[in-house]
Amino acid sequence: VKKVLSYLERAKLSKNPMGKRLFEIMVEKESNLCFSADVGTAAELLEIADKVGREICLLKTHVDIFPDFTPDFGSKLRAIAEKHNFLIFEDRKFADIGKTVTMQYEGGIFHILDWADIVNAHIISGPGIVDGLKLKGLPRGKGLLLLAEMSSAGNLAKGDYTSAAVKIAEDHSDFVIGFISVNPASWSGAPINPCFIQATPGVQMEVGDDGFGQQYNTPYSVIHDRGSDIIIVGRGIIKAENPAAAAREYRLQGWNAYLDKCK
Ligand code: BMP
Repeated sequence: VKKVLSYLERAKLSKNPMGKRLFEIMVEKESNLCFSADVGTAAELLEIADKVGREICLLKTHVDIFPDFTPDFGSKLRAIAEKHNFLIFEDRKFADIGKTVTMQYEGGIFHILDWADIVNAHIISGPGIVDGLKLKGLPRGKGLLLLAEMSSAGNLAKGDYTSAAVKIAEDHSDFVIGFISVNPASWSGAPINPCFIQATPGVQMEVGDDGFGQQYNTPYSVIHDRGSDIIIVGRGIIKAENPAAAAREYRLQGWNAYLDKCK
């Protein structure tokens, strides 16, 4: 039987300070829950972040959905993240050539580099995208997740594409902290280096879909059966009557699935 390394053991293997920090926060807070804060306004995001903050290791944003974005958004969210000890992940899904993403990461209206601890990227454009993001992110102590799989029906990130993401991550393990994935336990080839963290969207308490191609699995199946480390939950928390209570329940289910796996 293959031994499952604990998050703490894996923190020591991480070659990137942000990846190491994420594993450590997970242990400190007994949380492998990432909250996907896809609410309608920046004001609502800051409010709900403070409510669920104690339950989460990571908060995921889509900053480009907010009609009320202002330049102080980043510092306000950072203050809440420090209060509750969670990291901030902007789900920007960079996809362009290396040179272009350096500008998109740092510039524009959002200045993502100034406030996001972690960003993610598709590998459709090849490894140059990682070189570009790393140029800006590494000196600032940031980390990158690569999209190795997606949760939506009919997506094309599978097989050789997923293997290519793993190869690129291995070649850049000083900056790449892990993957967005759905079922890393099913990946073929050599075992994935345990320094990489697996984060999985498409999680709700019941298996199902959202009518737009999103496919949901339960916290237990994602962590215990599919070999992931972090559950990413959006509407399962946002649409709940009491988001803080729902976040707590997701945290407990995710954490118990992890403890079960380590037995
Ligand atoms: P929800 O739990 O409400 O379905 O939200 C899922 C979140 O994860 C969304 O913010 C979506 O953009 C993101 N996501 C996803 O659903 N599937 C992927 O493959 C990658 C994602 O980033």
